[in-house]
Parts: sequence; C-alpha cells; structure tokens
Amino acid sequence: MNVNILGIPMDLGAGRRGVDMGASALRNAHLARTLRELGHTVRDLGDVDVALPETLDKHASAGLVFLEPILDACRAASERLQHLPEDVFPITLGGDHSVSMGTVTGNALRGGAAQRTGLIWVDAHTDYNTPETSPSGNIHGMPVAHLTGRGDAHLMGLGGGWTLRPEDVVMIGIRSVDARERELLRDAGIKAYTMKDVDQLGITRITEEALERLSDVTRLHVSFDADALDPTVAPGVGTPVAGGLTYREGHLLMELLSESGRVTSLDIVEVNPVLDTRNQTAEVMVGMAASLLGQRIL
Ligand code: B3U
Ligand code: MN
Ligand code: MN
Repeated sequence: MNVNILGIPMDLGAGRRGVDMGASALRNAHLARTLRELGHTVRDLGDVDVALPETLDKHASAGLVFLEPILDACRAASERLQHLPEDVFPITLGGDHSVSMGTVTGNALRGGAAQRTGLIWVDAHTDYNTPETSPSGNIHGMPVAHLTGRGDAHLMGLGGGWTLRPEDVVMIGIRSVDARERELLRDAGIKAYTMKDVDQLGITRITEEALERLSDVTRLHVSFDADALDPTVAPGVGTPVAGGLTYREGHLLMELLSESGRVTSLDIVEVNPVLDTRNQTAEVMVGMAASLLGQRIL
C-alpha cells in the first residue's frame, strides 16, 4: 500500500499541554520504518502549521477554547488530505482529538466529491459534547458531535456542507461520558460499545457487528485515541481512565479490521510524551498501526 503520514502537532483542544509532541513521538517510535518493513511504500508529508499556544491569548468564546487556531489547523489538514490520490492510505498523527474534525472531513472529501464514510472511534470518551454541554470548553471533547452536525457553526462548516451520518459512527472502548453528552448521544442514535460491552461480548463480536453496521459505506476511517487503551498499557495520555482495552484487545481490534480489508484511513491521537514513560505509548500505538496495516504473528 501507499501510506502517507501527516502530522498535526496541536494541543490547543486539550486541557493539558504536550500532545502537540505526539506526532514527533510516533515518528521517533519508528512508525515509517515499521510500515516499510511490512512492505508498504511510506511517505512522510511532514506537519501542517499549527499556532503555538504561547503566541495566543487563551480565551473561550461561546464555550470554545482556542476556536480560531483549531479551525485553521483542521482546515489545513483537511485540504492536505483532500488532494491526496485515491490509492493513498493516509495516517494522520495528532495532536489532540480535535484534529479529527479536519481528518475525517478531508478523507471523506478526497478525490473531489464527498463519499459516504464510516467512522470507527476508538476512545475512552465519546467526544460528543457541544459548546453548550461541554464541562471544559476543550474542543477535543467535541469532534464527533460537530462531524455529525451538532454544535458550533464554524466547526461544522469544516465539512463544507458534508456531514457524517450518525448511523455511520461506531465507538469502541467507551467508559467516560458526561451527563449531558449522554443525552445528546442517545438522541443522535450513535452506536457506542462501552467497556462493559467489551467485557461481555468480546472484541471479535463487536468488530463483526461494527463492520456489518458499516457495510454500506465506501470509505472507512479509524480514529484511535490512545486513551482507549488501559493506562497501564498507554500511560502517556492527558485524560487516563482506568479499565481500558488491554494490549491484546487493541491489537485484536486492529487485526480484525485489517483482515476485513475495509479501512481506508487512520488517525493516531492524544499521545502525550510529557506524561509518558520512555515513549511507551507511542511505541504501543505504532504497534496498533502495524496490526491495522497487515502485520501478522504467523
Ligand atoms: N468529556 C470531557 C473530558 C474529555 C473528553 N475527551 C477527553 N477528555 N480526552 C470533556 O472535556 O469534554
Ligand atoms: Mn478522544
Ligand atoms: Mn479520549
């Protein structure tokens, strides 16, 4: 496969500093070399420009912290992705999870016209707040709401009129949802597999159900927030939540998605090297990407 890597070194959407260095940590953990060893052709496109928080006034307008620079970075990422050839498999490196408003729209709009796109959101959080429901004002808690047409008009405008259908979203690994966010999710009819579901059904059944649910989409994007994994496996994240996916559950999910041959793009987000132990989290996430892109045990 033709893999293109694009970094979005942004932490403006997160409550804690440091995920802007996540893209660099993933490169340092030999993402490109690992994928080349699997036989892929890998090109690193570098990073999109992101404003430094030190150069900005931290202020929230209408319940959104750092709205303008986040919009700029998402637009830049989306533009870059939209212009990639159809045969490229893009891997976008965050950055906090607000980058996915740019990556999902950019991948959906690739090749000129919007394609029906499915989204597998692997995360401890549902990221379904709007400016009205968010307890923090941090935009990384809001990307899926905006992608499916709820929330602030500027952020929703990133899709240029395209929105993700709520029925084309499947979330896996969920264990932290805010009270009003839960109401919004129910109202939108988003399918979310909690950690209780993972315990009871297992990753195999969940992956089969997810792929069945998304059987009509043309493109399939996986957005992998490192905090979906248990903090013992992935300690370098800003908002760790106990009781996450084990190392094997994460890999099994990626292996089964790989076998399906359906996934067309990937985000790796929320890796925070400042809070990590010797780049463990970046290394684990490179392993996840390798499993999604065809690494086999035998
Ligand atoms: N739901 C909370 C916390 C949160 C969401 N995503 C992360 N943290 N990483 C919020 O601020 O929206
Ligand atoms: Mn997230
Ligand atoms: Mn999360």
